[in-house]
Amino acid sequence: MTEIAVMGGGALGMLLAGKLGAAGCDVVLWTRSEDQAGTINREGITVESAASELKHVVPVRAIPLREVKPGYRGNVLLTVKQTAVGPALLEFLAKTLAEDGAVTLFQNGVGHVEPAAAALPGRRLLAAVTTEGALRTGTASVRHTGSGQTWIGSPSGAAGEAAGSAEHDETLIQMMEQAGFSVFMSNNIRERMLRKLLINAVINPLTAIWRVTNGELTATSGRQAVMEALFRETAHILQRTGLSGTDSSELWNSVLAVCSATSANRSSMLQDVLNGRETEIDALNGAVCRLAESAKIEAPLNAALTVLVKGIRSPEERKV
Ligand code: KPL
Repeated sequence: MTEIAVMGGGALGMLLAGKLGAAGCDVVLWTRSEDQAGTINREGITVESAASELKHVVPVRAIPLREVKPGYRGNVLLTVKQTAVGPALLEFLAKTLAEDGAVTLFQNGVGHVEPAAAALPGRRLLAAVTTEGALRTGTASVRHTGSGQTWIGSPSGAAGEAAGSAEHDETLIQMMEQAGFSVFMSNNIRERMLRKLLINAVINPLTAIWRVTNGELTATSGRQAVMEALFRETAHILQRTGLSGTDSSELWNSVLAVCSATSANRSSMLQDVLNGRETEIDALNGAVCRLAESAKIEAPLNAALTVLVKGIRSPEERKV
């Protein structure tokens, strides 16, 4: 059985590793911090279920990144933030992944696939779009705040030219299904990524600035009006730069559906802001601005929100 390595000990990383481990899959978690790896090796990952308040402690093997050996032949599920997918991380993956290894990118936004493909020639490269809701509740604990769906596909559209592609793809899908995730293979993952970008570019910055849950965004007509204006601007830009869905009301309904399905969730950007962490604003609304520029379209709301979210200071700074 092919091993899976989840890289990134944040909410999504712990959710995937915990649930895959609970289902008996061969999974290892690669963490940036040695402390986190130590805690998980001693205590396992606690996966809390939002609905039933059940807690499941799962023994999971964790390895700090600096102890990961080169020549890895499994599938790496990369769950770190998009902002972390820079040259250093790609160099690490290039050194670590064997020629027949695979990597699946779980990042939000667009713009990270191309540098990853360039840095990892010959390896099976997949992109994943997920609507699973997860909240990190401690160093070794995560709450599954909402069950979603996950689409996985080759961003180049190629069925699988790299060594062992079909085996990697099938194993991943099987293991994720075994772990209870609802997962589908997509032959148009780029479209899925753009749709998710639209959802994130509307929900994330507004929830972060107003400090409200996803459901509270639609609770007042004032907020919903701002949300709708941001949606219109963003949908127009994405439709002009690759999103094939031209039915704007269907797209708007998909944004509303996510707000309602994840109504009690704090968006990942709100979680980042509340914890004083760097946000993904550049990978979301910043990316929308870059796409707009390439198509010579104005993006005033996306530009303003990018600046506003960047201006939010961490809780520590605010005390000064
Ligand atoms: O993906 C999300 C995020 O928070 O980043 C949504 C879909 C908005 C759910 O919270």
